[in-house]
Amino acid sequence: MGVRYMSGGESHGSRLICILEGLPAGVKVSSDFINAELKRRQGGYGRGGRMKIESDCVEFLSGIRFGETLGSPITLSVINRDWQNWQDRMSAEGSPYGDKVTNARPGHADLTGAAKYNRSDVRDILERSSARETTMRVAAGALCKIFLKACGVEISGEVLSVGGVSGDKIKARIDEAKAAGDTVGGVFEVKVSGVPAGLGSHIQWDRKLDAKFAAAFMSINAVKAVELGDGFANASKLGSEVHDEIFISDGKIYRETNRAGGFEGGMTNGEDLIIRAAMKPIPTLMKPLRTVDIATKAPTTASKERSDTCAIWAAEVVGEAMAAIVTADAIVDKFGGDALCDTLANLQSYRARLARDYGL
Ligand code: EPS
Repeated sequence: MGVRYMSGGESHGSRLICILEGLPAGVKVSSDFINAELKRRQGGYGRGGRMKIESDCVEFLSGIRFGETLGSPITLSVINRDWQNWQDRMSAEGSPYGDKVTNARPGHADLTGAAKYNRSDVRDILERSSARETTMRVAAGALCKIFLKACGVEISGEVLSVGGVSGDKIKARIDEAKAAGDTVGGVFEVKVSGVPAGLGSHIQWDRKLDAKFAAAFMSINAVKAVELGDGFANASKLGSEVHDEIFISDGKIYRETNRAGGFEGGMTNGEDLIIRAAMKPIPTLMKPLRTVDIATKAPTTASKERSDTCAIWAAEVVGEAMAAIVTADAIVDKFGGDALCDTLANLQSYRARLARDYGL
């Protein structure tokens, strides 16, 4: 078993928490790096008023002592500052306080969530389906990034387009959407480099690492499509134009292209992993769409929660975090993860064997 991650917390509850289990003991960690990553997630053009209230900062609750992981479950927490304004409405005990939200937003979890969980107040659903939860993914992902760095693996990313435009036109596109009470989505790309060939496996569907990456990226709020390498463009080309030819020089295998995005047969092939994701426009519109009131069943317009016009830069940072969690999981699964020194020794000897016998 590799690395496991799970989180809890409502968007306007007192705090968010997560448990990250499976990282080896002996990883030197710092809250500075995690907080810098949290800050990156809070930024980006087009964020709403909430990010002016929050100043996300991690607290270590378990699994870390004197700046090193212990190999035990790591519990992280981030306070929701906005809780101060929501204590009555989000109280864990006592009687319901404040108006119920009953007009479900099209494109959000609101309607199906309320029906499925038998809640008469849509707030019971939207509090958890909110992207606020991704704060903990970034905190856990930052720890995984620190571990991966020790393994020689680096993760980066960038926003490729917003609302169909790229470069200098992006800001104007967001301003235009905001002025119209609307929202915009976009496309981002994450790159993982330094990954050894052979993480994941071709032998069974649920061991294929490309599938795990696709699931992890699809799980990011508002992401509706995931592409590995040139996935979509490759579908309209000939095989001879798509597959990355294999060359050798001085006993070292190399390729001149990486259209596969670093995956072949469900395994990493030693090239950089390239994952792209498409984010739909956030469903909370200031110019609300038509819907139905779940209490009265009368036609109405969607609820207007204060929200972001565009959160693509945040989604990109979350993408890096998910890539870090999935890669750390695959590394611990393959090389073991009790003590960092053992993980690294196993990884090093594997890398040496691939280089010696296969030029990889
Ligand atoms: C979100 C709505 C907004 C966003 C929030 C996601 O929050 P609020 O309703 O408090 O204004 O700011 O994102 C975050 C809080 C965050 O940390 O990313 C939603 O409905 O998904």
